[in-house]
Amino acid sequence: MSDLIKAFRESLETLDRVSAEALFQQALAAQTPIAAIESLVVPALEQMGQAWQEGSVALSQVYMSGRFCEELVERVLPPSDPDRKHQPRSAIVLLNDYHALGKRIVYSVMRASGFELFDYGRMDVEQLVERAIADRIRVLMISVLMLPSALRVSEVCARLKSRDSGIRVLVGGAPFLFDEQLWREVGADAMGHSASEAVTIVERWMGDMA
Ligand code: B12
Repeated sequence: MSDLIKAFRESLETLDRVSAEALFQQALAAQTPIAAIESLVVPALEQMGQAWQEGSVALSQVYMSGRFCEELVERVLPPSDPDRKHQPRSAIVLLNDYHALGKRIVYSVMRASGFELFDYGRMDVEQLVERAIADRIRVLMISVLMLPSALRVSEVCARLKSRDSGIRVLVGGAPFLFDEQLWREVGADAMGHSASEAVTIVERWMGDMA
């Protein structure tokens, strides 16, 4: 798989869409769409982010790769599962950030696993708290990729608690991957490393929320 990731990353860096598409198809032939995304697309983009930090790739390359991967992912993720689950009432949001890909993947994986959930798109703290309470949400999933956005999750949690909402908050995204204690510090109820972990955690919560 590491050879495939390397080749995929090279085709993204050189904006060779044909080759990137072919390599993605190769990964899809061997595994489910979700597994292909998490084992090929996610690590390739992470490596490019690292390379950008070290100065060996340009932000434009990272941006074009992100956009192209979004298209690839959009095409293969199933929109829904016929055996849809209805509990608990859930929503997913991108807080303040513009890094939409992680949220998009988590949303699709949740739906593909049978969950119905609101997609709030991108919101700020105030909008999010009001909307979640108005919608009587039980599980709120927050995706962020920037540290300042992650720190604002603490405002969301504090406001939800002060309104006695009983909403459980599940967070994910790069800052929580970099610092394993951050989710506790911002007052979230859990953190997921991947889209598939989101499903496992919500399923676990379903037992005690029924
Ligand atoms: C691609 C990318 C971009 C693209 C975004 C394209 C898009 N449409 O999303 C572009 C080029 C636009 C971009 C812009 C910027 N970026 Co950027 N970007 C990245 C990069 C390389 C990859 C992100 C990505 O899409 N990964 C693939 C997705 C699928 O992975 P993911 O989001 O982590 O999601 C997975 C898990 O985290 C989890 N997950 C995600 N959300 C949730 C939610 C829940 C509830 C759960 C359970 C799980 C979960 O499941 C997902 C699937 O497995 C990261 C590097 C990195 N290490 O993450 C930097 C990174 C996030 N960017 C960074 C920065 C600084 C920026 C800019 C400020 C750069 C600039 N100077 O302009 C801007 C800011 C944009 C903004 N205001 O939001 C920094 C943030 C650093 C920090 N500490 O805050 C990073 C970490 C790079 C770095 N190492 O410095 N970026």
